[in-house]
Amino acid sequence: MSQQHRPRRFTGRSGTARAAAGWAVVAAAATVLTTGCTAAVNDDVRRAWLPPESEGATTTTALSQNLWVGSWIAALVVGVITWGLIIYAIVRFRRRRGEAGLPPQLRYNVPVEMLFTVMPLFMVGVLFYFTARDQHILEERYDDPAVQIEVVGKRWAWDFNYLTADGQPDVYDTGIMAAQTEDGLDFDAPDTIPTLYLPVDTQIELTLSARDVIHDFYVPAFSYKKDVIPGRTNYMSVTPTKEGTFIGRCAELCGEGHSRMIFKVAVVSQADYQAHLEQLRALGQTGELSPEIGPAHSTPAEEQVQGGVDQQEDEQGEDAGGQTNPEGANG
Ligand SMILES: [Cu+2]
Repeated sequence: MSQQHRPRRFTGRSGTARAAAGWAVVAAAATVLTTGCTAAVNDDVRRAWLPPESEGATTTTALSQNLWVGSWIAALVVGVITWGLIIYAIVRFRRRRGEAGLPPQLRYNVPVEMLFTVMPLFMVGVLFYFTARDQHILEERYDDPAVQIEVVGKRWAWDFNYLTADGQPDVYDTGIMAAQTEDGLDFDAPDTIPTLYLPVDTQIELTLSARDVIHDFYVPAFSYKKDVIPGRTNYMSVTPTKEGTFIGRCAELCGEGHSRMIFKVAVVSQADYQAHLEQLRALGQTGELSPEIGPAHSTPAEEQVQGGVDQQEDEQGEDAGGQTNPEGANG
C-alpha cells in the first residue's frame, strides 16, 4: 500500500472531531429511544407486540410468549452483529481513491469456513431445542379433561358441540359468518357470530375438525392456533385462567368468506358455563352438529348466507324464541 492509500479519516485532528461528533449523534439517538418510550410502548416491546389481553389468559400463554420474545431477542442479537460486520466491512475495505482492480481474494480459509458452518448449526440447534421443549408441553393432551367440546370449522363459521362428562353429545351452538359493514366486521352481532363458552380454571380439551376445507382455529389471546382439517381430528388442550371475552379467527385462507369467519370465546365462571348449557338446552339445541353431516347440511346459516342479508334477517326474525333443530342433529 502506498502512502496515498492510508486511511484519512481517523488520523488528523479533524477526523477525531468528526468521529466524536458521530458518537455524540449515536448517543443522543439512543437516549431518545430509551427515555422517549412511554410505559405503553415498553409493555408492547416486552410482549413483542402480542395482544395485551393474552397476558395470563391461559396456563400456557406465558410459555408461548417467552418462546416468541426469546426468538426475537436471539434474532436481533444475530441481526445486530451481522449488520455491524457488514457495515464495518463496507467502511473498512471500501475502494479508496487511486485504487484499481480487485483486492486480494480470500478462499479456502479453513477457520472462517468452520465458523460459517458451526455458527448457523449452533443457532438453529438452540432455536430447535427451545421450540421442541415448549411444543412438547403445549401439545400434551390432558389425561382426564374436565370439559370436552367439539369445534367444527365450516365455510365460513364455526359449530360447537358441548359433550357430556362421558363424551356423549349434549348441546350445540352454531353460527354464521360475520356481516361486513362499512366500518369493517360487525363483531357484536349476537345472532350470527358464534361464541364458544369455556369455564375458567378448568382443563378443557377441544376436538378440532372441519366439514369442508382446511380452516385454522385461532384465538390470539391464547397465543395458540391449530389447523382444522377435514377427515382428521386435532386436539387443543387449554386451561383458561382469566375471565373475559376474546376474539377468535380462522387463520387458514379458506375461501371468499375467510376474513369473516370470526367467533368469540367467552371464559366464564363454572356457574355461568352451566347456565349457558342450560340456555342451549332450552333453545332445543340438544345433540350435536356432527362434522360428518358435510357441507350441504353444515348450517341452517349457510342457506341464509346464500339468501343474502335481507333474507337472513327475516329468517332470524321467524326463528326468534326457538331455533329449529337442523337435520343430522340427533341426540
Ligand atoms: Cu376458515
